[in-house]
Amino acid sequence: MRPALPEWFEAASIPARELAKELGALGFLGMHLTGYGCAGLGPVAYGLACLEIEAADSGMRSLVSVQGSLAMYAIWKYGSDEQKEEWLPRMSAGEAIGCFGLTEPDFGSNPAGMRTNARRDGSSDTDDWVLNGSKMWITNGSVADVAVVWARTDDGVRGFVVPTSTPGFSAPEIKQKMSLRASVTSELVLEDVRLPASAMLPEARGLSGPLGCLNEARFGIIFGAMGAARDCLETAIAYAGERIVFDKPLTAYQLTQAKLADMAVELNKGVLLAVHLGRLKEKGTLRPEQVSVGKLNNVREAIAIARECRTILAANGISGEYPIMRHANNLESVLTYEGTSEVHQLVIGQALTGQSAFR
Ligand code: TGC
Ligand code: FAD
Repeated sequence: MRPALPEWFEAASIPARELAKELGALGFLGMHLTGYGCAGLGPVAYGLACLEIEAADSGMRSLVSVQGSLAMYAIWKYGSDEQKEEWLPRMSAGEAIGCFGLTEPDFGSNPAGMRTNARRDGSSDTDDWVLNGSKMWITNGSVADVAVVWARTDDGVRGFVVPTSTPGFSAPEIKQKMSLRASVTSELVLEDVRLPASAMLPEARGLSGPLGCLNEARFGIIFGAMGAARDCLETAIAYAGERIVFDKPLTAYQLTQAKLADMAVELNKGVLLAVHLGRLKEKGTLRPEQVSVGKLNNVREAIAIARECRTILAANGISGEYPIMRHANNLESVLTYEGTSEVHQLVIGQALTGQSAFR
């Protein structure tokens, strides 16, 4: 990916299908899931894969996270046997791409307010569902074969597996994105989308369904953000070793070494935090607020590292010839998606005080 990324980023266009097939062949899609052709590796292995992929670009890790931790995970965790058999083998191979529609134009941090709705066309459990509404900022949307869509029903929030070829479904791509340009981001429009009764995810009831998927994707980001930061730091160290200022390499100055040392400390703390959380996840004891600690800290520190590395490269720091500005720029999206930094502060605050300050 790495050599092609500057061009993909500038063009805001990626060969998503080819990438998905290649990532699938390497075992990265649904890597931490078992069965259905998935690699069945543990959380730390999956996290480290996210770290290496995000060292190339956050958009690449997004492709992997949304496929494996959101769309595939939702079907794997909450789906019927038929839904799993139909989608997971093709998705793990990268032959089918998935997306995950939770956010709406007016409801991002507060998905409980969602307006997208699903109603039964009749009164029996075997009657069709009809979906209406729209989702916004959906990664992989325009290239997806299947969308996991969360909608309000008379029975609370439920998830639906929507083949994107279903009449009434469309996914216009969002243009003029100034961040995460090497990633497809789309609106999902649902206009009287008719689905069979079997399209509903039977095991997901209420908001805990989608929020359970978010824990998985947020976990990958905890590692991934450190990959972007590491790539910035490695680039800055290499550059500073060769850049002569006032007759000496930049690395020979104490001010530069202080910057590099502080960044290395934060980078290594972040990786250790990620691995520690990964070990908790392996044991099955990782709590959502601990995921929030990891996501909040590691994305915030990754942005700080990217910005500091940019100062070391100075003018070259803003050039697309080096990856630093691209990472810094991508990380602005990473700070926002999968729960903004403020949402994670409030999750942690609630765990500390027992009081919810969301509303
Ligand atoms: P609240 O009343 O707290 O909870 C509702 C129900 O959900 C349960 N729950 C969780 N379950 C699993 N994991 C979690 N992390 C959970 N947090 C809460 C809770 O126990 C309750 O269950 P039940 O059975 O009692 O009904 O919900 P709230 O409405 O107050 O909202 C809480 C809040 C604000 C934390 C939540 O809504 C939130 O996380 N908001 C942020 C939304 C968000 O992160 N969206 C991300 C969309 S996907 C995306 O961005 C993909 S980016 C692409 C990429 O990953 O690369
Ligand atoms: P808002 O919720 O409108 O928040 C605006 C500001 O208010 C933020 O600073 C927020 O932190 C703050 N705020 C919110 N609530 C509170 C509060 N209670 N107290 C104090 N401050 C508060 N979503 C999906 O469902 N699927 C995807 O695949 C997906 N991919 C994405 C890809 C990209 C590139 C981006 C940028 C977003 C993506 N999202 C996706 C959406 C993302 O999850 C939302 O943008 C995010 O949850 C924030 O929602 P919002 O943008 O509507 O901000």
